[in-house]
Amino acid sequence: MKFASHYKLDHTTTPKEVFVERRKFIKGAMALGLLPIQQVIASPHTFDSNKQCFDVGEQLATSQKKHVQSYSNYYEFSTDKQMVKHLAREFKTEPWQVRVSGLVESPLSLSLEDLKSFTSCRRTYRLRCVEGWSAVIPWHGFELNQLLSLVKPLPNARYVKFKSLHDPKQMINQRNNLMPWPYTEGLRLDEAMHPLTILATGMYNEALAKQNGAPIRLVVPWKYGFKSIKAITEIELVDTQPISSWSQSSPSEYGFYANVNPNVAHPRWNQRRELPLGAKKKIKTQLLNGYYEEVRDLYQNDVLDSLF
Ligand SMILES: Nc1nc2c(c(=O)[nH]1)N[C@H]1C(S)=C(S)[C@@H](COP(=O)(O)O)O[C@H]1N2
Ligand SMILES: [Mo]
Repeated sequence: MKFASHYKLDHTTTPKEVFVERRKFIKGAMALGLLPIQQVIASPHTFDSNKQCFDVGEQLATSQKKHVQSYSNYYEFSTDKQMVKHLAREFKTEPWQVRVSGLVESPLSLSLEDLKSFTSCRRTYRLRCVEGWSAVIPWHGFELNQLLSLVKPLPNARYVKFKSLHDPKQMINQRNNLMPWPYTEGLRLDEAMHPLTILATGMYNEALAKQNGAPIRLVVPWKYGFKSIKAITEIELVDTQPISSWSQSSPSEYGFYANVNPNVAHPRWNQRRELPLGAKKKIKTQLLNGYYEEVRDLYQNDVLDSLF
């Protein structure tokens, strides 16, 4: 079975084990709405959140860990999905700093230790790659809105821009001009504040594997997987729509919104179905990747019907 690929020359085969998809997502747990902006205080070390952080999606049958950890899109290391885990083996994830800056009242630089002070969540989410494969992954981490509330966005902040590490010494494929480095992504501020949007520090009850974006990566489950940027070092609040690496290198193929939509084809393939990692048969792709009820209100119809 061949997948379409972002990278036109890349063709790889899928693992063969059977995967069972049971759609048993408890909507009740998601009847949250936007959480109130909590009181913001100066130091993350004294961050004390009383808000509840729900475990969501546990009824979904998860993909096997071995599949999720051995089939990776991580172009900083390789366009060969099965090579990434080998090439990332020596990647240094400590020490690590995440800078949060731009249109905020209190810019911050957070260490991995600082990141532990946020209220943690477990979230089992579908991940749908724009290439036509998918997985169901049990993540843990924290809601991005906690971090954003802490730095206090200014009234003119409308978007959030994310950057991955730029280190061609370690990330050997950054020596190629395959796409603009560092890998850059963006969200509208309200998308970033949505309780489904998390920063993940682990999966399958373990720290994130390097190939999956250690030490910290974004997960936005209703958007195509390329929005869920790995190895984040910079988060910047801005007033104009950020240009992501993918839309810069291939503007006709990868939109800013990139909401999962089975009715909107990619220029080189349709998006109606997807092959879960490890499965033999494709399944139907769902509008907004199955998170329609939770996030539909974020969008006007024109945005919902387009990738851009
Ligand atoms: N920095 C960075 N983040 C990235 C990518 C990448 O190449 N570099 N690939 C994206 C794509 S295309 C997908 S589908 C997901 C895959 O996440 P996974 O390997 O953990 O399943 O990561 C996304 N995040
Ligand atoms: Mo992807």
